[in-house]
Amino acid sequence: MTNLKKMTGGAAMVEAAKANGIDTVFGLPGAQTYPIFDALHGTPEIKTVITRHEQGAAYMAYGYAKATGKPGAFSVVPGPGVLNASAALCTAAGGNVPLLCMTGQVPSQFLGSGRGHLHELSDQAGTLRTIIKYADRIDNPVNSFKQMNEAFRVMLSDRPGPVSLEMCWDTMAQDWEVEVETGNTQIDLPELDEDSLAAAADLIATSKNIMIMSGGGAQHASKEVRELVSTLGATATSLRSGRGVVSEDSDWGVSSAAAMELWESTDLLIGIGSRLEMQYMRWLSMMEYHDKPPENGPKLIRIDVDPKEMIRLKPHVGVVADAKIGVSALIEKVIKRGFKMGDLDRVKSAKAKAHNDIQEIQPQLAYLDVIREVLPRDGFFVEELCQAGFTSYYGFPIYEPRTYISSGFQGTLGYGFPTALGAKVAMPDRAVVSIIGDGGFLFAMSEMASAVQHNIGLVTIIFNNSSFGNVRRDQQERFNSNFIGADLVNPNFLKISEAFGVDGHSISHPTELKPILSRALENNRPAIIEVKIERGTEASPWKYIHKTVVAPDS
Ligand SMILES: Cc1ncc(C[n+]2csc(CCOP(=O)(O)OP(=O)(O)O)c2C)c(N)n1
Repeated sequence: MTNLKKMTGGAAMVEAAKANGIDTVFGLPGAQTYPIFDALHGTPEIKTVITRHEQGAAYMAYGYAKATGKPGAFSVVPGPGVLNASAALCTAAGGNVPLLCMTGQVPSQFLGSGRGHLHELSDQAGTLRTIIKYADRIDNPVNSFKQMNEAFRVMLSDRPGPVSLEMCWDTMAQDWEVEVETGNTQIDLPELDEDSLAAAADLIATSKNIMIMSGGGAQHASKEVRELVSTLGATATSLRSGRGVVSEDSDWGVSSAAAMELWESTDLLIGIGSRLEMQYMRWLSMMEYHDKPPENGPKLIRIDVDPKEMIRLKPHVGVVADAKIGVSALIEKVIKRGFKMGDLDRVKSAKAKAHNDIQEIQPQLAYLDVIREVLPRDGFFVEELCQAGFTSYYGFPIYEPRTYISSGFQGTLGYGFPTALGAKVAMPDRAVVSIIGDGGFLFAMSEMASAVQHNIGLVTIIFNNSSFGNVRRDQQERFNSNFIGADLVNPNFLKISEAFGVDGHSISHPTELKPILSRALENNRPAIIEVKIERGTEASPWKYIHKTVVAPDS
């Protein structure tokens, strides 16, 4: 028997999202979406966090999803609201992050008319489909649960990603007899292919120095990857999205800088849920497309849920599988087949050398060392496109899954502060530190108001070098110091903190950071720590990310 319940279209969207486990919605209301917010008002099980700009809502949902591994949700008005959120959507799409966007539309009679109704886009869902995994409109709210469940199935199946559901203004406001259902339970994953697993085990059996590269697609498989690593004695590394899958203070876990040391003597690379950008774009060439199995380097095994990945970068052996399932099965196979244990001394000396070498990246490393000392092992660290952020790729050890949050390959300047706010909303009892440049911070600075309004105890460290420092150094090195659009005149960050009601601090030496950061984390209130740095004085972090000194800007 169907369970019918009378409610508005907006309430149907909220109820169906709740049935799918959504417990927090970030958003900014407007005329078309009033019924969604009215429903949220009457739904205490869902926490509603209001932001000052749609980018803030979408980034916070992104941070929520990155920190928890669960879908993040946000609601914004259509048209400009959705487009304001689009940088977060493309960042989430790039990083396979499950996000739900709930939005509105023009009144149904106006659909496709081009009349110019409030917030009209000629084809909003079509526009979104070029960016995200799935976008649809609920025309008959009676079916809201069915359509929401389908959106969640698509969002979480295979390679996860963002989805959007919209509803017309009039439809969302009217009452309907809605068919209430339980949330989606179906997640589609590829079937394991025994032959490819056997071929992978064969390759492993004949290899000695194995490197395992984890990407974002391995975050939920940390237990299995750690087991594979310690079974084989394989070096385990990652660049950004896969950090923490294997702890960098475990025997075989190494930073990407130490992995670079080990690369030449590696005879087999196993990529798990990773595009392998580090090895084949950054370490070889950012400009060259590698679509054949690599000829001169190590042999390549890829374990990836997306069969298209096996075409984009062809491995010697491709295992199309979810990381958890694929790695578990591989462990069984290699134990039966036999393997050569890796050499721990080789890994230890690469770690020591890399640690020693990177000390030259100052002052960033000195600040990062203090943050690592103060931040608990399970605390979250949200990087940014700034000198300290790039240095953190290899100069800030990560120990636990999901605790290093990045914007992945999109390199989305300005995402960091609002993303970190979302992570803190999701994990209020764990420490969250956002590091960001002065340039990046001003992208979403208005969300300081949201931090205060919702008492989000995030600590943000702004590295103020009075410039888009990375651009500035590129212009210095590659364009004969023809500086344009690089130097910045900044507001006074202490006064801004005070004006917003945020605890503000300003320091200019790493030794000043420890007591201030410790206290700020203890207070669990919104806090800003400005780090003053003289323009143009930071060491370039790039040579430990690329194998060359000069590098693209992200
Ligand atoms: C959305 C977006 N716009 C522009 C860029 C290009 N970009 C990369 S780093 C950077 C400068 C960052 O300046 P800041 O945040 O102050 O950090 P700094 O490099 O000075 O440490 C710019 C403009 C980008 N990556 N993303």
